Amino acid sequence: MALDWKTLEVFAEHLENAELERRAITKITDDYPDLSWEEAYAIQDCIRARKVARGVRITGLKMGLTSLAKMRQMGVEDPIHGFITDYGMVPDGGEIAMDALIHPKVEAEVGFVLKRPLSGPGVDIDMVLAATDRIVPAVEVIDSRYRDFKFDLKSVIADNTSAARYVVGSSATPFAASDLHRLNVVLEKNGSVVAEGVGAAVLGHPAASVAMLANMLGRKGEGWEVPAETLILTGGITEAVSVARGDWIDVRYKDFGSLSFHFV
Ligand code: OOG
Ligand code: MG
Repeated sequence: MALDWKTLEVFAEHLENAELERRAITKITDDYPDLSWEEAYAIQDCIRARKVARGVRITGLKMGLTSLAKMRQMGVEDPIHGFITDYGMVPDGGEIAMDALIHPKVEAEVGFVLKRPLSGPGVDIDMVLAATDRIVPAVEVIDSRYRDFKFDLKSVIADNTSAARYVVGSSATPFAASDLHRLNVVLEKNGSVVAEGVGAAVLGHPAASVAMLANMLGRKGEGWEVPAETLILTGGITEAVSVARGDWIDVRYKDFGSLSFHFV
């Protein structure tokens, strides 16, 4: 890594302050075009360490840009991973304060909770399904800290993959995890359908996203794994939809459950 810890810390503080003060900033790669993948993840790790040091609990991990719809929407071509927090959790039926966010968008996802940890290399869909404790309907509220949601892959990795809030469905019907590629999802805003999708949009099968995460973390080094008993968001099935104060979001997962929340 060309950047020393102190410089990574400066970038991390800049990005985290943008989140905490809900201010849009310019991309990290505008200031530092030579940013490497390793440095981008190191900035994200540094943001995570800053939060943990303040008493924030890390509640899970997320994959991003795992669907073609999302890759096309953002103009990038590789999945990325980040982390989610206790203060990001919003109950099903709950409200999200617009004041705390910059320009949020919502996307329908599927969440996994494992019963035993997984770490690559060599993790595949079958290994994920065998290690799965449960799956849940989930919606992620992303909120890029970058102006107009414009970024490149390295900048969005440093920005913890735009992670902001998430909602987990409280009343899931049993649904076979192995069938998740057939899961149909409809996202409504104020009673109108604004996005639709099928589980296969996520790398062919949402479990493939968990496998990819385990393999990415395995490459990162010793001690990195997909933990058990934490929520893993597998990435948007639908493209992300912009929201405004007063909007109601309802997401229906066929034969699986639904969830709703609104912005105040
Ligand atoms: C990056 C985060 C993408 C997903 O589910 O694809 C993501 C972004 O689009 O801002 O969370
Ligand atoms: Mg997402």
